[in-house]
Amino acid sequence: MRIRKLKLALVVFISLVFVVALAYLIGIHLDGGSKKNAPKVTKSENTVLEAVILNGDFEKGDLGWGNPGAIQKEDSGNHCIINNCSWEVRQEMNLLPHTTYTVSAYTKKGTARGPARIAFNFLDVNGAKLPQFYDIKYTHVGDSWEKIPQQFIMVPKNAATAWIYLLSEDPKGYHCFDNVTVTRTSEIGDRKITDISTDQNELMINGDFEMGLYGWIGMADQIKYENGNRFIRNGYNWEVFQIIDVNPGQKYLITAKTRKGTSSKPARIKVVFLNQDEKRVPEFFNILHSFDAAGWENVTEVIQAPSSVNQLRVYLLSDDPKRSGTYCDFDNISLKPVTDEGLKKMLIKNSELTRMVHGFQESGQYVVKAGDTVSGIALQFNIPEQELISANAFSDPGKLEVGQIIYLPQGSAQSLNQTATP
Ligand SMILES: [Ca+2]
Ligand SMILES: [Ca+2]
Repeated sequence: MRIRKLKLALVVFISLVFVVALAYLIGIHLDGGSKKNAPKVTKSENTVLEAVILNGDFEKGDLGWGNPGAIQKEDSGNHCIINNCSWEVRQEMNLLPHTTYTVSAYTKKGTARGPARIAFNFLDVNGAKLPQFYDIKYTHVGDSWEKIPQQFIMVPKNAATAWIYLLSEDPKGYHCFDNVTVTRTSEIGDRKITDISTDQNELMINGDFEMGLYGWIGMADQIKYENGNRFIRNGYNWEVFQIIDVNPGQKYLITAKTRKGTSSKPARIKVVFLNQDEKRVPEFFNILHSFDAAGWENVTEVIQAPSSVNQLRVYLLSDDPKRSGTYCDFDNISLKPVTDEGLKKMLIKNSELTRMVHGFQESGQYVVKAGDTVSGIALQFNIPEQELISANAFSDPGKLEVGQIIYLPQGSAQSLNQTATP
């Protein structure tokens, strides 16, 4: 009797499984027509610890994002979000200070020109914006959903809140976003997070680019991979840089490797300094390296932080403003504090410090005055507004600050002379 009941139960169970499987297959078959689904997020191996983004797939309306107008429903029934250059599509996240997070997202090319952007801003306990930020840019390959290569962000030590923004650079067009995830990282590539800081003196984070753009502001597709080595490739723009805390008056040794690319002009490592209010000071270093041959070549330079600064930015670029599209490569960037005795031992002469340049107005730059706007400056120098935005790493083009340096793209040098500082 008992056996018969068991047999019956088994038959019912198998039938149920069969029906469910059939329904599933039919479901897949019916779904085959709607090919514009954003791909499902797959939990990536052991790098994921905990998710912090709320409703990153937008299936729960504006929950977490507070921007109902931007939610779109595709023919397939999938929800995603679209945005132009507005900073309104954002979410406040609970991130731990001094902790690394993995960012991943899908994007689909919309009507906007330029790349899709995922930006991060951090605020301290008083709500003041911290200088550190991330601006992950991705240039679409085609017209369907594409996965932005996984990126890593490090939350600053004194960050109390963090915001994520999804946007494009174009005020007139939009790009689409879906399946945005931000998760705590335990490993970056082959490296455990705890293994990263081996040299206590090294201030540059991920100077060998083996962890992609981690620590850097730049474009995801500027990281190149060749014979097991990662490095960065850049042309003439101010998009690749790292922000580093420094001590006023301290000397630092910069070393780097650079390689001639398609540009006939030197490689350029530019160091600018910022004071406590995040304002640039007049002093900066322009390290130019002219290439001897086609292989990797060494750059060594000593810089000194002016008094009154506590932060510097290191920009990597090809010094060829006239020919856009040309590039050179950088790898193994290092920045360490040095003493005069240390320099003597290394046989690096102090005279190299004479490269320090004074004065705000370098060719191709403009200092923001009260009342200036991006479009106004674009008009004044006869530069397309989009080009001006692209040439500058604005954290928010809508908010210019007096004293802020604007980089003017090529062809605008003549008008500069008329606006020299008094
Ligand atoms: Ca979705
Ligand atoms: Ca490398």
